[in-house]
Amino acid sequence: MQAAFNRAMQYDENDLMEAAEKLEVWRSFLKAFPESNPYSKDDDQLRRQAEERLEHWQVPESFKVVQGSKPGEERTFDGIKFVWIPPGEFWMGSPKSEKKRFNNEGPLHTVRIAKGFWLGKFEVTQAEYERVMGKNPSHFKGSSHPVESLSWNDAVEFCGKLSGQSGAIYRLPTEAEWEYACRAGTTTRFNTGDSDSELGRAGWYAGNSRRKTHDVGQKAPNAWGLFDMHGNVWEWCSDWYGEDYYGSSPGVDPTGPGSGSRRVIRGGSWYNLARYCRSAARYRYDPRYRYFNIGLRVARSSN
Ligand SMILES: [Ca+2]
Repeated sequence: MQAAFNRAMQYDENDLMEAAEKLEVWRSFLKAFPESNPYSKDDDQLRRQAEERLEHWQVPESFKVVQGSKPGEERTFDGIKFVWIPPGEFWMGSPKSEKKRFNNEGPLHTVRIAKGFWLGKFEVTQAEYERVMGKNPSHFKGSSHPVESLSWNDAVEFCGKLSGQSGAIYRLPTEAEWEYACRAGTTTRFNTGDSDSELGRAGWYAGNSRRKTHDVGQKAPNAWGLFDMHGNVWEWCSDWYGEDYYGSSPGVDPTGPGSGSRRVIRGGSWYNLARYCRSAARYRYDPRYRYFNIGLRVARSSN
C-alpha cells in the first residue's frame, strides 16, 4: 500500500496533469485499498491522507475539464453556445503588403495557442447579459442583438458573475486567442477573403449596417462556426493594449503587456469602415469607456 501511495503522490506532483486527472488517481487508489482490506495502522493513515488528497482535488462537476474533439464542435454551457477552438499555431498580425493596414499590426509573427478553449459562437446577446446581470445597458434594444454600451470593467464583471454562478471559468479571450479564432486558418484580410465585399458576407460594418447593430448570427460563420467576428460590435479582449507589443511578445500564449492604460478591442463594428474590421486590426480604449459599438464575446477555459 505504501508503494502505491508513493506512486500516486508522484502523479499528484505532476504539473502536466489536470486537476480532474489527479482526482482520478486518488479515486483509484482508494478503490484499490478499501477499508475492508486487512490493514495496519499505517495503512489507515495512508488511506486518510489519500482521502484528504481526494478532497483537495475534488472540483465541481461544471469545473471539470471539458474538452472538444474537433474544431468548431458546438456545446451549450450555462445557456450560452460555444464552439471548440483547438490548440495550434498561426501568423498573427498583417504583412506590410496588406491593404489599409495599421502599423501596430506588425511585425507579422507566429503565435502558438497551446491549449484549446471554448469561445462564444456569437457575441453575448442582450438576453444573455440581462439574465446574468439583471440589467441591459444597450442603446439598440433587442434580445438577440449583441449587448453594447458596456465597459471592459463591466465585461469582466459579467464573466466573473457567470463563473460564480456556474463554477466554470468564463473570461474574455486574449487578443491572440481572438485573432487565432477569427482567422480559423485564414491569412486574408477577412476570414471570408480580401475584398470589402467579402467582408459584407461575414459581418455588419459601416458599408451595410444602416447605422445600427443587428441580431447576432445573421451573416456567414467562419470555418470554426463563429459568427460576427467581423463587425456588428467590437469585442473586448483581456489584454492591456501595447502599440509595439508584437516586437517583443512571447511566441506561446501571449497575454499582452503587464500593465497599461487601455484595453484591447477587436473586430470592428457596425459603425466602422472595412479596414477596422480586418482580422489583424487592433484598437483600444480606457477600461471604463462605454460606447454603443463595443460589446463582448466570452471564452470558457478548458481546465
Ligand atoms: Ca463582432
